[in-house]
Amino acid sequence: MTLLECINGPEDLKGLSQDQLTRLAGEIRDVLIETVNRTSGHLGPNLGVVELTIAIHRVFDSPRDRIVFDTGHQSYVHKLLTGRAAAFGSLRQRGGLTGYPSQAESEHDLVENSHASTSLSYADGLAKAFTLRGEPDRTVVAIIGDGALTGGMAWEALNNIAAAKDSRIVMIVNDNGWSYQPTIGGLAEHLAAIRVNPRYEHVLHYIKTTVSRAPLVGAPLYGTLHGIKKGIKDVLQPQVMFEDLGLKYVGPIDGHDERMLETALRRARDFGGPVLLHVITRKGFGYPAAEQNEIDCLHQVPAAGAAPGTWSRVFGDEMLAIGARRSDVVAITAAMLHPTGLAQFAAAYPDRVYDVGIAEQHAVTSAAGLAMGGMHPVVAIYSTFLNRAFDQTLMDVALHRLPVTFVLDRAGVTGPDGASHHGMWDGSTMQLVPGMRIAAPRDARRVAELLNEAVEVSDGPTVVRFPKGKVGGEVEAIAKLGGMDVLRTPPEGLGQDVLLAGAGPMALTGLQVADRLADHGIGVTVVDPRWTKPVDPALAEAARQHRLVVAVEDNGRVGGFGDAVARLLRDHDVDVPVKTFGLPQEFLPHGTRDEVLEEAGLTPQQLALRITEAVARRSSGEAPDTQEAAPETRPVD
Ligand SMILES: Cc1ncc(C[n+]2csc(CCOP(=O)(O)OP(=O)(O)O)c2C)c(N)n1
Repeated sequence: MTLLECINGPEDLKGLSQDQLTRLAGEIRDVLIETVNRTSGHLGPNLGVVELTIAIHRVFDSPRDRIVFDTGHQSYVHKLLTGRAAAFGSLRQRGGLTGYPSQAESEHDLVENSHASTSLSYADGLAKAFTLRGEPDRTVVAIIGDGALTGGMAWEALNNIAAAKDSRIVMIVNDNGWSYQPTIGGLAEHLAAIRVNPRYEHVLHYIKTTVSRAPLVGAPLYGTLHGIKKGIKDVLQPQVMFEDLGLKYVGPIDGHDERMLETALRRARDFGGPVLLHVITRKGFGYPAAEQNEIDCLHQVPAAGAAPGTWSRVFGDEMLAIGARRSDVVAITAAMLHPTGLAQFAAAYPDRVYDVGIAEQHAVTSAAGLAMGGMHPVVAIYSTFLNRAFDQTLMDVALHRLPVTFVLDRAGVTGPDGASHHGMWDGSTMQLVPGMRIAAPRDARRVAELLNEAVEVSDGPTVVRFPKGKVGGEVEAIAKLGGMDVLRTPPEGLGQDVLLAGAGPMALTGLQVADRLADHGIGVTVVDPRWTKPVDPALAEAARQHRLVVAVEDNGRVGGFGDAVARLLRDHDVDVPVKTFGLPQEFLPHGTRDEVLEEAGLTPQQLALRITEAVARRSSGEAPDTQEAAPETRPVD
C-alpha cells in the first residue's frame, strides 16, 4: 500500500515524518504524471506545487481555514490529499472529478471559477466575513501564481487587503516565472532602484547548485531561473512593492523544501494579519519532460498550442498572411500566445504583437488605444475570458466605433474544462453591443474569408468566433442569399418546409439534419448566415417561403443568434414560427465536446427528431403541447 493510499484527508498528513513526506511527494508526482498524461489536464502547474500543497495542509486546518486556489488549475495535489486519490483516475472525464476545485466534490473546495486573478478578492471578502461573524481564529489562504498576479483584480484586492490590518489572510505567491509563457514583468520596469535581497540570492544559489547537478535539467533550468530572477526582482521585490504597500512580506522561500515552507507558513499564520509569502517553485518540477518543455513547461497536456488542423492554427496561418499585407494589423494576447495561434505572427512580426499578461480588460482598452492611434488590433482571446472585458468592449471600443477585431477561440462547448470554460456567453453578450458585427465561420475556408472581411471593417468592432479543436470538412455554398451562403435546398419532390440557419459549424450539423428530415419527407433549406450580427434581412424574406424557421447555435439560447433571428422576423412582420436550438442557459458540466452537445440535445439525430415533431404538430394543426414551453434543447425520448 502506498502512503498516498493511506491519506483520506489532511488530518492523515499531520503525523508523517519528514522522510515519509518526501516519499509521499514522490508518489504524488508519479500519480500526476501517469494520470494526467492519460486523462489530459494541467500537469506542469501541479508538479510545481506538490510540497507547497502538503505544507499548506499540514499547517492549516481546512475546511475551517479556507484555501482558495487562484484559477484552480493547480488544485490536483489538493484533491489527492483531501480524500479524492481513489477517484483521481476519472479526472476531467464525464461524471468524474473536475479539473478545478468543486464544492460538490469536497468540503475542502470553495472557489470553482477558474478565471484568473480573483483569489485575493475572495480572500479579502472571506476574511472580512469571518471577522464580522466573530470567528477571528479562521485564516484564509490564497495561492496565486505570478501569472495570475499580472491581472488587475489582484492588485485591486491587494490595495484593500493592505488596509485590512486584522484580516487573517496568507497570500502565497507561487512564483515559477511562468504563466503559459514566461511571465511578463512590465510593472517592474518602472521601478528605478532595484535592490538585491540576499535571501532571494540564497534561494537562487540553492536551486542553482542542487538542480544543475541533475544531468538533464541543469543548464536550461538555471537559464530559466535567471530569467525569472529579473521578474522577481522587478515585480516582486518586497521592499519596493509589498512592504511599501503596508503588507507583511515573508520570503523568498524555496517552494520545494517542505520543511522550510512549513516554518514560513506557521509564521505567516501566527502573524494575525495579512501576510504575503513569496514562494519560488519550478513549473513541472521532478518531471524532465515538463521542466524542459520550452513552450510552457507542459502547462497542459495535450498542449493547448495551435496544432495543425485546429481552428486556432487556421486562424494563425491567416493572421500571418494578413500581417504581410497589412502593416497596420497588430495582435494582442492575454498570456496565451501559443494557445490562441498567434505564435507564427509573433515570430514574423515581433513588433506588432503584444502579450499583456492575464489582463483581458487592459487588453481590450489597449486595443481601443491602438485603434485610435491608427492601427487595426486583433485581440485573440478565449471566448469565456472576453466576459471579463465586456464593459471595455462596450464603452471603450464600441462607443467610439473603433475597428478592433476580437477573435474568440474556444467559442461554444469546450469540453473537459467544464462550466467556467465553455464559451457559451459571447454569442449573446456581443449581440448587445451597438455596432458590433459577429462572424461565425463554418469551416477553415470561412475562417480565412471572414477574418479578412473583419479586418476590412473600419467603422466599428468585429468578432470572429470559432470552437475548440479540429476544424471539420469544407462545404461550399450552392447559392447566395443576401450575404449568406445557401448550402442546401430541398430535394426534388419535397416542399420548402423548413428554413434552417446554422451558426458557424452548426451549419454543417444542419446539413446532416436536412438529410435525416428528407428521409421523413420534410424539405429543408440550409443556410449559413456567416455573420450572426446583424442578421441578414434576406433571412426574413426567405422565411416567408417556408413553414418553419429553425436557428441552431453553439451558444446559450438566451439572447443569441436564434433570438436575433426571431426578432428580425417580428420586426419584418413575418409570422412563420421560429424554433431556436442552443445550449441551455445553465452552467454546463465537463465532458467531451460531443458528450456535452448530446446532453444539450444538439446532435443531428436529436435536432432532426425535435424538428420532425414540430413540423408534424403544425401539419396536424395540433396546438403546441406543454413540452413546447420547456427548453427546446432537451433531448426527447
Ligand atoms: C481570466 C483568465 N485568462 C486566462 C486564463 C488562462 N490561463 C489559465 S492558467 C494561466 C496561466 C497561469 O499562470 P500562473 O498564475 O503563474 O500559474 P502557473 O500555471 O504558472 O502555476 C492562464 C493564462 C484564465 N484561466 N483566466
